[in-house]
This record gives sequence, structure tokens and C-alpha cells, in this order.
Amino acid sequence: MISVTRARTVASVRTALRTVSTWSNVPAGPPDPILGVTEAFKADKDPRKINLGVGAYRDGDGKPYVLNSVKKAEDFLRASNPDKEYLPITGLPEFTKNATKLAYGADSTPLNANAIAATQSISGTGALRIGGAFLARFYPHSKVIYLPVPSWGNHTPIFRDSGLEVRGYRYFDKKTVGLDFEAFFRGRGIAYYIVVDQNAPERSIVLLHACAHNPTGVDPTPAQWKEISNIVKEKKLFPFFDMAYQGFASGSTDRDALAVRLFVSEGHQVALSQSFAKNMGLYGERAGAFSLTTADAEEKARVESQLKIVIRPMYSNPPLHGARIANTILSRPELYGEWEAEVKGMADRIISMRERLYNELANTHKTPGEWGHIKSQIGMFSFTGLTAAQTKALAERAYIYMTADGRISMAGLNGKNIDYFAESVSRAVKGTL
Ligand code: PGU
Repeated sequence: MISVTRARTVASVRTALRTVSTWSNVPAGPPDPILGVTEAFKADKDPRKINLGVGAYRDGDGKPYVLNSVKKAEDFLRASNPDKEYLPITGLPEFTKNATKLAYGADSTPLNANAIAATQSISGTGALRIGGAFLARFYPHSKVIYLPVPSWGNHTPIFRDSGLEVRGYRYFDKKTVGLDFEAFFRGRGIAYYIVVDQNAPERSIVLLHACAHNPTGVDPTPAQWKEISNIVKEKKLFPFFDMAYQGFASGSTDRDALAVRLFVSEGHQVALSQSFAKNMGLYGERAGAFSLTTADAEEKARVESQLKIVIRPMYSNPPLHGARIANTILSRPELYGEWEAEVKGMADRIISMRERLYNELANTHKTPGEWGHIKSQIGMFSFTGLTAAQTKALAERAYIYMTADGRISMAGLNGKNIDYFAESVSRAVKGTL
């Protein structure tokens, strides 16, 4: 047993140590708005709990889903006994070639002219960060990037930390729970912010979600993309596409690449971030690509030489395994075909959950409000319109987790939990939870 005096001494030494610690002034940061939801979900012990926070696909039993095409690619790789050497700074060359082909299309003019500068990246996040850093250093006209409001929560810190100034353009209309397209036309969207903000530098960079907009699930139609292309041209904006969900919007990777391909065919130079996290289910493998269309092969080589200089001090060179898997799928016709069918399968399961959730909310439970947007929204998410107070009540009283803006990952719903979810949402809206 230690004496009282001794215990006091130990306590005061501890306090002293704490006050002299180098990190005593580091304030505790808030939990991440998206990944923090997973932490709260994991800590919950109730068997009824549901995680609709993170955008990660789950199968019909609520389990993480490893695609068959991915398993076969891994078998193939294992049999070829690959080494574990460093990759070049810009990654696996065949992977970036095949990734850009997937995005821009096999008949893309800049692709066939060898005029796409590209690098492998640490998934979509890394691609955005490399792109932000490259533009901050070399885009000659502006250091300002306009993001849709709302957008994926990590866009702002990514571009701010890349050295760009972040501003917003109106995207979503809360009244119609749809695209604020009037705003694009009537001088209140992208064009509006550039025009009314006296300090707005001309030729700003504008971030566009290529498909399956996160968090709203609301995408422009092909005709609207054409109009957006015109506005971008008129205002001399520089388009930076974030394509994290190619295949998840329509079930077809070609159809989902429409916006990127349209912009390129309309003569825009573009920047593009790609991720294989969602469409190949390679979340933790961190496989992605960043690319820029350039004038010709000589300019492409110059741009790539500078991408290397951006990347080398950040992480030297990217990880091998995910890029090898993605490249094996993209380059072997039999795996490619199976993968395409699996992407469609994931998109279709999500669409079927939309139908069912709408029916449960509107018809079975007669939930007050209009729920048609659950069916009309596109991609992995639905922006339900639930308030922050309702999402809090759902977490505390029904063990259902989602982001505070009312976004749900549709892929977290399945035949086993959807009735409980719909009933709980209905009670939250009626105030009876
Ligand atoms: N861009 C958008 C629009 C995204 O939604 C995401 C992921 C990314 C890029 C980056 O994905 P990578 O995994 O780096 O390829 N958003 C998901 C995943 C969780 C997160 O916030 O990172 C989400 O739930 O919004």
C-alpha cells in the first residue's frame, strides 16, 4: 500500500508532466463527419444497429462485398508470383493507361494522341490532392476553386490544404430536393458567383461531380451537362471532374462517363480524379488515378515531369496491390465482362432498395412529406431531407447511424433491415420515436 503523501507526490508529478508536455496546447479535434459515424456505429452494442454513414457497398446480407472479378484477379496475380519492388513515382503505367481509357473512352482524341498526363494516386482522395497541389502550382489563371454546395465533406479540406482558395456555387435546391438548375441559367449558379463576387478571379477552377453526386444523389441530365459545358466555356472556367462512382449511377461505366467525354469532345481541357474504391470495391487498397488532358505528347511529358515533383515528397510512389488488381480486371476481357456485370448488380440492388424504401415510407407507414426523391436520386446516396435532430434521435433511440445532413448510404439497406429502418424513420418524422 502506498502512503497518502506518496500518492499525492505521484499525482503532482503527473500534473507537472502534463503541463510541460510539448503537446499540452493541442486542442482535441472534432470527429470526422463521415468516418466518425462508423466509429459511433462500431461502439454501439444493440443488435438492431444499422450503419448508413459511410459510402461503402454492402451485399444483401449487410456484409462487405469482395467482387468475384477481384478474387479472380488476385488468384491470377498470385499465380504470376509478382515482386514487391517500388513502383515508379506515377505508378503502374498499364494501370494509368487502362484507367484513363475507362474514363475518357477508347476513341478519345487526347488519349489516342498520347496527350493525357496521368498518374496513379492513393485512391480518389489522393487524386484530388495531387490535382489540387498541381493546379495551385501551375494553373496560370487563378488559385480559386468553386465547389458545389453541398459537396462531399472532404473536398473543402483537400483543396484548402492543397493551397487553393475554396468557394461555393449553388447546386441543390432544398425546395424541390433537386438540382438548382435554374440557378445555373439565371445567373445564380456557377456563373452567378463568378459575376457577382467582385473579387472572384476570372478563369477560376470549378469542381464537378462526374456522376452520382455526393451527397445529394442529384445529377444533371445530358442536356443540362451540355448547358453547363457552355457556361464553363463562356466564363473560361477550368473544369476539374471528380469521378468516384463511375458505374454506380446507371450501372454502366460508359454511360456514367458521359459528362467527362462530352466536355472533352466540346474542346475543354479537363482535370480528372478517378477512384476504384466503389466500382471495384477496392476501398482499402487505395487505387485511383489523376489525369489532365494536354495539347500533345510533348506537353504531356512536361506535365508528368511536374506531377512527379509534386508526388515524390508526399509519398514517393504509390502502393502496388490495388493497382495490379484493377489493371488485371481492366486488361483481361473475361474479367472485364464479369466486373461490368457486377457493377450493374450493385447499382441494381441499390435501385431496388430505393423502390422498396419509397413504398415503405409513403405507402406502408404513410410518413408525412414527399418521398419521391428517394426513387429519383441517383448513385450510392439518398439525401433524405431528415433534419439533424431527427438523425440524432434515430442514432440514440433506434441505433441507426447516418451523417448529420440526413444523407444515407442506400447500400447499407437490405431485405433484413429495411422494414425496421422505414418504420424508425417514419416515427422520427412523426415525432413518436
Ligand atoms: N470523391 C467523392 C465524391 C467521394 O464521395 C469520395 C468518398 C471520394 C472522392 C474519395 O474516395 P476514395 O476512397 O479516396 O477513393 N466518399 C465516401 C467514403 C468515405 C469518405 O468520406 O472518405 C463517403 O462516404 O462519402
